[in-house]
Amino acid sequence: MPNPLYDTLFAPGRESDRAFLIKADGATLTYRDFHALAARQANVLKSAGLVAGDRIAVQVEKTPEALALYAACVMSGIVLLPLNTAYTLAELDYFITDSGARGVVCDPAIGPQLQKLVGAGRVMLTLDAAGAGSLSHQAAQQPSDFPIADRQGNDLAALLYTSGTTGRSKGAMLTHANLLSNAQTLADLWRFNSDDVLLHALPIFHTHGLFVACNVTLMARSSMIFLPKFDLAAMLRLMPQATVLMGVPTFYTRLLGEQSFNRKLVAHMRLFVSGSAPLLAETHMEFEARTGHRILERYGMTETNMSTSNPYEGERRAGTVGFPLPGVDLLITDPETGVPLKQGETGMIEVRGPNVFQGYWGMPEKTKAELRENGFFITGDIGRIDDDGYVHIVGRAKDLIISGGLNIYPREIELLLDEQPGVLESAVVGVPHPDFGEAVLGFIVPRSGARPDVIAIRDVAAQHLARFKQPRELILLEELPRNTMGKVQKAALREAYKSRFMAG
Ligand code: MCA
Ligand code: AMP
Repeated sequence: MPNPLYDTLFAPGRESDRAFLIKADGATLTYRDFHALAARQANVLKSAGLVAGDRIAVQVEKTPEALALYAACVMSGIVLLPLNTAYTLAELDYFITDSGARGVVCDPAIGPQLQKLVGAGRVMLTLDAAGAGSLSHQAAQQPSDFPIADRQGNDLAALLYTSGTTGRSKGAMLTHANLLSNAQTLADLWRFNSDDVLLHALPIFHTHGLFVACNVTLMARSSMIFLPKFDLAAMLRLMPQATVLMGVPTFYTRLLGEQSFNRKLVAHMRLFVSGSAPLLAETHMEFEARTGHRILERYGMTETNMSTSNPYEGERRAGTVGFPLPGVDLLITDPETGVPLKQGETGMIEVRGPNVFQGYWGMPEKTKAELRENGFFITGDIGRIDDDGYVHIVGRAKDLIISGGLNIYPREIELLLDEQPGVLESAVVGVPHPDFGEAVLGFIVPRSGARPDVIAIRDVAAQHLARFKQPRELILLEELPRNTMGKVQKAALREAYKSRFMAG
């Protein structure tokens, strides 16, 4: 019985004693151990009554057990819905309700509160930062083999929520075929092999850390040094044992901030990959001067997985995201009419290929608006293709802030600010930040005669929004800058406050 992701990524390692995960303390989990762990978890999910096609919402710290849950879902046909550990209970409530998740796995610390919030009728399991909890407890009593669910390429494997310009997050439906095609293409393009050791410091609740990093590793039967999170000291210590790093630009600027990060330390490294946010050309050049390595920048989205990459061999061009991946069509179109533009012209980036998702969960209208009938997905990113075929991302048509590789849609924050006492209206923008690339700034216009309590508003934001979405600063303004049509000029706000967090 077929199961595309299982057959390609997990089955081949079933009997292998090669190292798959190496923890910071050196403890190793072989491919065989990992397979057995996942099979035990799959038995827990099955015994709890979850069946293929059910969604399971997972908000847990990064551990081998948490990654095994991905494999367990693949084995049992359950659709994985991974969630940022920074999300508040209010945010979790939305994702669980919207997806109709029948199962929830969370940290034991929030289990009782979450149970109250989401009500009875859902399977609740826990998993903590040490890999303990009811999931592991029950898994220890289960057999290490599992009848693999029958799945086709177009069956869903994961539901990943991405925020939306209207303030409502949308669940991107990703199939086995979507994930597998990208894993195969990238492992091949980036020359992954069984001698590779990936230094894994990204979170595993997003495409970058979960699918790009882990699937490519599984595809090539490589190993991963699996850190719970980005930890500069641990990374400097472990870098000599690794061959590949994948990171967001903040990883690279933080590494460059360390004098001990030098050629000697990276002598063993084969490849540095960057993505999720724009890598400044100056970071690219400083990195090369310091280490002798040219970072390989690639471009992707939750909805499309990876779409372009700089070449492994050949010029990795700073400030570009390289070429469309094999099998991926990329067009630059007129943002108003959708008509394809000539090479060199700037417009909307549209992408089509086996990597592109199936649509937004329960949102046919939104799907129709962004995914054309001919299969092209309208990314909302503005770009151009230069004479040599390199894709440049020059801006975003969508009102989006990317902070430390995490996406923040201003509308979600503005809706909350607008509801607060004394607030007439608000605007949220991203301004340059030395560590996170962009930081969130909020502007509030008081109602006539009112004096909004900024501290109270910050508290409300803290209750409702994950920390990374909360404005770093809230600024009171008499009015927002507007154009003659009455539209708020966010560009003017960004320009006026562009030095807020930058030194000098
Ligand atoms: C943490 N904080 C942040 C962020 N991360 N604030 C804004 N933006 C962030 N990204 C908050 C913390 O809560 C803390 O709040 C304060 O900032 C300082 O935390 P710090 O210790 O510096 O943070 P950290 O734990 O070191 O994390 C920074 C990080 C991390 C390493 C950049 O955010 C990270 O791993 N980002 C990668 C995200 C990612 O995987 N993106 C891929 C998604 P307080 O003020 O209370 O102290 S995009 C994707 O998957 C697409 C498909 C793609 O193309 O890849
Ligand atoms: P997400 O919705 O979290 O998957 O984030 C996808 C968005 O991140 C894209 O639409 C781009 O705006 C941005 N992005 C990803 N990779 C890059 C990159 N290499 N350069 C610039 N922006 C990027």
